[in-house]
Amino acid sequence: MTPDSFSDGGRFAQLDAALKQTEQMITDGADIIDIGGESTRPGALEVSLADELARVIPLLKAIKSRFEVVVSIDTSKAAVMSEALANDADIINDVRALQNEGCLDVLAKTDVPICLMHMQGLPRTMQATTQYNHLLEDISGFFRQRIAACQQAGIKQQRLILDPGFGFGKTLEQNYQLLANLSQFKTFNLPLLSGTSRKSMIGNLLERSVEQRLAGSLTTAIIAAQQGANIIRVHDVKETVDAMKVLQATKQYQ
Ligand code: 9MG
Repeated sequence: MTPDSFSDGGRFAQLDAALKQTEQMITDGADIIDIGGESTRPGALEVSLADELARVIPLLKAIKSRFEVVVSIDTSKAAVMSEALANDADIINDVRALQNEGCLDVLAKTDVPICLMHMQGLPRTMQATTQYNHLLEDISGFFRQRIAACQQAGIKQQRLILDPGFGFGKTLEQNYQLLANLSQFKTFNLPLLSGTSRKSMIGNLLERSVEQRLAGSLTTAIIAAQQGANIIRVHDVKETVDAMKVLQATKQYQ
């Protein structure tokens, strides 16, 4: 629900467009709809609490009143998490892995699943902070630290989903190194989420604009699933569901 996601004007038009897109995604086979009010693209600025609430909560209510679908809320603000949970949000997806003030406390009072994503830096500056000692070990260390923080706050480990954060403070090479080794994070025994869809790691490699990244996005989705990803975050739902069905049909004989 950020202005760059639905560029056709006012809030009602945005809500209507988002509901139509939700319906289409459900028809195409999406199990989870992830909605957010703050862009996490490289260079994006943070939005105020009031703006984020006004973007997310009406859409959450509208989806919940119309569809039987799991809704994930993409936010890093404790107050948005709290309001979303009061309106039946099913999952919290935090690209800052509950590091902002109050988030751990809000979520300790509930039992919804939580996606902890790794990001080096912040969206505004993250592509300038791509230095790691050892990419995979540093991300694993981050996961260990965030899992421990959750447990200390009273959040059970089995509620957590881990996401290495493709494109969040990683170079092109680092993103592909991560994709090739995603299965290493299975040692945490937690579900893995992978989000590569239409990202620069595809656009920059193939020199394709955002609208021309379908083949690249599908390929990364298939690789991620083969590496053990349990949730694939995508824009092109129908095509990705088809690809996953083909993969599944093959996997039963492996
Ligand atoms: C909100 N958002 C954008 N990209 C994402 C990704 O790769 N993972 C998660 N968890 N959220 C994302």
